[in-house]
Amino acid sequence: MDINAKKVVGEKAVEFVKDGMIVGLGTGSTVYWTILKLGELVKNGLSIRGVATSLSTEELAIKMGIPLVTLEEVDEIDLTIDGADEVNANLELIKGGGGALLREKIVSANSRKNIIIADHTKYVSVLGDFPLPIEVVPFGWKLVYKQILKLGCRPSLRMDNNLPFLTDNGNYILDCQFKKIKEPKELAIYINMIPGVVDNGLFVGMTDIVLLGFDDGGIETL
Ligand code: ABF
Repeated sequence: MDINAKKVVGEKAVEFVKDGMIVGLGTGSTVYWTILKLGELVKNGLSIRGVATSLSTEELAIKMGIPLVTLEEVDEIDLTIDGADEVNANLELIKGGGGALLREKIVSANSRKNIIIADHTKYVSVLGDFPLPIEVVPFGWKLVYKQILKLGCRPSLRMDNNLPFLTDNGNYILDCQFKKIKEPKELAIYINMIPGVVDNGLFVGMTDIVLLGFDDGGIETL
C-alpha cells in the first residue's frame, strides 16, 4: 500500500511533542504534515506554542490555530521539527532548498532537541549532490559568487520569475553544486568567513534524531 512517506514521518514526529512545549516549526512539504497534525491536537486541547521558521510556516500555523511566539518572547525552544534536503549517517544535513535556512538554523541552534523528518530518498552517503544553498546579502553578492567559485563549485543565483529570489530576510540565495562534501564542518566554517555570506545550508552537529519515512508506512530512526 503506497502511503505518503512524508505524511507518515511528519505525523510520527508529533509523538515527541509534549503539553506545554515551545515547538520550533520547520519549513517544507514534510513538516507540513506535522503542522496539520499539531493543529488537530491543539483543537483537542494540546497546549503548545510554536516558533515559525518562515513566513509560509507562520501562515500555515495560524491557519491551523497553533499559537505562535517570537524568539524574543522565549528563552529556549524545547523541540524543533524540521525537514532537510540531504541527510548523512553523521546526521549532517543540507537544508535550504525552500530558502528558509537562516531562520531554520537560528531556531535549531536555540532548541534543546532537534528532530529532522524526511522521505528516505533524502538519505545519502556523502552530502553534496543537492546544491548547497548559501544566503548572501544583495550588496556585493557577485564578489561572494567569485569567492565561492574558488571553492571548486559553480554557484547559481536563485531566481524567482526572472528576478533574484528573496528570502524572508530580504537576502539572495546562491545554490552551489559541490557534488561531494567530504568535510561538511570545515566547509561550513570557511563559507561563513566570506564577507557578505549570511549563512549556509550545512547543519552540522545540530540534529538529535532523524526519522526517515517510507512509502509502505515504515519509518527508520537514525
Ligand atoms: C526545509 O525542509 C528546508 O530546509 C528544506 O529545503 C526542506 C525540505 O523540504 P521538504 O520537506 O519539502 O522535502 O527545512
